[in-house]
Amino acid sequence: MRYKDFSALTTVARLTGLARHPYDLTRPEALSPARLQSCKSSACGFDLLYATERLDDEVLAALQALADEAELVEQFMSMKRGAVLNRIEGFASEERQVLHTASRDIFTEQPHYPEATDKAKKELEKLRLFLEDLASGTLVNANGEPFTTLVQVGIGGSDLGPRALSLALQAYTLPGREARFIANVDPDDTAAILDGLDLGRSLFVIVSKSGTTLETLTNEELVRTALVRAGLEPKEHLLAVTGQGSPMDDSSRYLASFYMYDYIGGRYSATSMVGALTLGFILGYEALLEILRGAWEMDVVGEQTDIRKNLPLLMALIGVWNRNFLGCTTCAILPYSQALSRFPAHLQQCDMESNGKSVTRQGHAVEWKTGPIIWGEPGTNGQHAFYQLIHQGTEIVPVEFIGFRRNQRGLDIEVGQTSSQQKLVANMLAQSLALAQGKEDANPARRFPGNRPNLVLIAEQLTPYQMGALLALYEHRIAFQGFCWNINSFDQEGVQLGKVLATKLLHLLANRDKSAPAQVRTSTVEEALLQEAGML
Ligand code: G6Q
Repeated sequence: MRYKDFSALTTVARLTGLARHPYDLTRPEALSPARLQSCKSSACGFDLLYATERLDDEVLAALQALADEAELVEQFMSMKRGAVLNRIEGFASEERQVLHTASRDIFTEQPHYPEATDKAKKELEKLRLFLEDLASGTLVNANGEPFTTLVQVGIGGSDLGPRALSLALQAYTLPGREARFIANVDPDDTAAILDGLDLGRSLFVIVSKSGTTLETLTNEELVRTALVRAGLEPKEHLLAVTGQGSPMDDSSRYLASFYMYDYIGGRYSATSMVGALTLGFILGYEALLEILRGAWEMDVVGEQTDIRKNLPLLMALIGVWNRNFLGCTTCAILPYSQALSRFPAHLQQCDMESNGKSVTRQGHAVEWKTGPIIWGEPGTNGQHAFYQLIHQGTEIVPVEFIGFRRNQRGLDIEVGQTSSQQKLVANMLAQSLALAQGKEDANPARRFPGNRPNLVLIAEQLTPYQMGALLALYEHRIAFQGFCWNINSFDQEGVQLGKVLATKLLHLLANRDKSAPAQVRTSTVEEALLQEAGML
């Protein structure tokens, strides 16, 4: 397949023309029942309502043509079939397959890349037996007590997805189980998480694909020290998830070890062992399978060529419309579900690390905009905080609302004849309307300009299945956009320089000669910076 530059796609010129007069959402018929109905797509329990986006049938047809011309679905299929997509032609790069979908392609007789799916199944079976041993009391601590807490130690992709999902599904936690997370190398954070923890009844899973990440290895040592101080044998409490052959691939140091594979990128690893161990521990194996099933069903939806049927592709193209044609620099993801409080943070990494790129897959500078700035917080809290700028600021912020018709836990209350859940969803829909339609007012400070693009993603309830589907929906939205922009969404070269410089600074700190005169100590930029920061 020959990748085409975004600017070379003939449909781009057509869309540029259409963007001169984008659909006016303040028109009275913009949100008519007919338009609301026609601007709706559904899959895997989600309804996507996008009548509040600045597009009409002509734009949708052009976006379909864009998807066809750039062969977005073909690229997605080749990803699933194991093509080496993580590469920059002619330059040193990771040269890897991109096979996170293989970790959930377990519900079919004909997986797209059987070798990777077989390995995923093997790890899942190992996990199933491990969880069974914990549940049956075969695997207990030195005092014969069951383990109650699993602390995941990892950072970036080895933290954000699993953390977001664990929080999202806390309502389904098995009795007597909890998960905690240590990511930052900030010693106060680790201390706070260990505080009050019954170490004797805790397991710690050290998660690092490379097995070399400074923060994670430092925190592993901190945990080992805490266990020794408590008179416990670290090996009886430590688990590992790492890449085959990594420095952490040493079963003699861990109670149990699980593998993740180099063809699953960190930020796409939540459905591999990176997330599965912790999710399986708190939710049980069956609920874990439900997450995988939701993700898998969305993976199948991603194969549709009709953009109205392919939710991730449609969302990707709406994002491209807002970014490249309407000139929006950012995108807010606002879940009306407290359980999803860390999901925007996960998407922030997944999207910005994937699509925050400025060279093409051929190593040329891009001449078009790539990934927007992604951020978000749960509503309604955000309404009392930053929504002012979204409604009336000078920056247009496309919004993606996520909500659920039913809450997760039984507890709700009716006040003024409506339940809290109804209030939550009503607020979300009200925001969507207000942003789209705006409001005229003689008082300029009270005028709402409207025409602020947004969409609503709504499902019945945030269950393990729905969470898996939501995760995969966004993973594929991101990949489709990267394909469209002809960038490599699967490397992260931009995080390297800071790591190298931090290592240099730490080397200087470790070897500092306090007795040397100041001018001798400040011969390099790094030394001078440390000195000015009062660290040397
Ligand atoms: C994600 C990135 C990055 C990675 C972390 C942790 O896609 O590659 O966030 O997940 O740096 O890396 P390790 O798992 O190797 O410790």
